[in-house]
Amino acid sequence: MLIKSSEITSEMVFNKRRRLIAAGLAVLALPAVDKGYALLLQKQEQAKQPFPPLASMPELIPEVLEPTPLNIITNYNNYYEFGYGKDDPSKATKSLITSPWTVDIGGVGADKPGLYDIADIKGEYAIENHVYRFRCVEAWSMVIPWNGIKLADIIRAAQPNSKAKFVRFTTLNDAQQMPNAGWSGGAYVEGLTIAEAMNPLTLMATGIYDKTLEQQNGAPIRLVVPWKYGFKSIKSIVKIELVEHMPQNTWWKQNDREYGFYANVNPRFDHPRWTQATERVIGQLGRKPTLLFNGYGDQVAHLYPDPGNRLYFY
Ligand SMILES: Nc1nc2c(c(=O)[nH]1)N[C@H]1C(S)=C(S)[C@@H](COP(=O)(O)O)O[C@H]1N2
Ligand SMILES: [Mo]
Repeated sequence: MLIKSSEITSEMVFNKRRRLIAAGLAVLALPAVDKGYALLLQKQEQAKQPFPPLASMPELIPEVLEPTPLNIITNYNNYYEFGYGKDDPSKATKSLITSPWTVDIGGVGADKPGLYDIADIKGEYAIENHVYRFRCVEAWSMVIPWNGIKLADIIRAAQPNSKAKFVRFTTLNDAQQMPNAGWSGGAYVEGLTIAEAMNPLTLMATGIYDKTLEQQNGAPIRLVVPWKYGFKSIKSIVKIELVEHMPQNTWWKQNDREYGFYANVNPRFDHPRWTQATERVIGQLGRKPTLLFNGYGDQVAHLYPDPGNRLYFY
């Protein structure tokens, strides 16, 4: 490790032994492509236990969201390809060239794949404004006024067929431009179910506060899934694939005991090493209660018919 242990953020601490045992015992006999999926199904069975009872759940009061100041949004970041410190990305990302930039949209589930220039993507679709809560799995939060395109619009243009069950996203992986490229053993990868991807809350962000996205926030285009922990919101995307099988995302691959595929925000399901019941609001004093689905349950709870299943919440 090149970094001091005091500098390693919590998501960086792995439980390797547990991972090796699980991977070794359970799925040796399975073909490589389906390994992750089989592991997940196995865990799904293990996960079907009720949540511990809570004395009281925080009440959902209609809340006027107060956006976090831009200088905080652009200076407190997680973008490990540029270093593990919260202030590394704002210092290091200017080496990332974001124009020209192409996004490769394809996969077995796309009848109309294509290589698209970012300028054409931005010109083709309506840019919408959405002020969303943003909740990192490390239990801090912000409120971010995004500008972006509905992912659903981009997917529809690729003409999804019956094989499009999941969407797999990949970040640029370029050692020339990213000082810590490949930190996870390859490119950063994320995934959604096709229903999650088509939900109108799911954005491909191109700006914040009506300004072009800065590199540290994932320029020129990044995913935003506001009801899930922040690691799902993958930055600087170069590839979008419509696929048949559940893709294994980077944090699930890093540490499957602590991070999985769904990663929906749930204050009643703690991280193995800290509580998820409250969050530290960056730029403010104190903590506030964390909301189920980060406050977006009305729009997304129907996607998860078995709300007692822990599988959905890490
Ligand atoms: N490619 C890539 N995307 C990433 C990350 C990363 O390290 N690399 N970090 C994730 C995590 S853990 C969080 S909390 C958010 C942070 O987004 P922000 O820095 O714009 O607030 O980006 C996510 N997307
Ligand atoms: Mo995060």
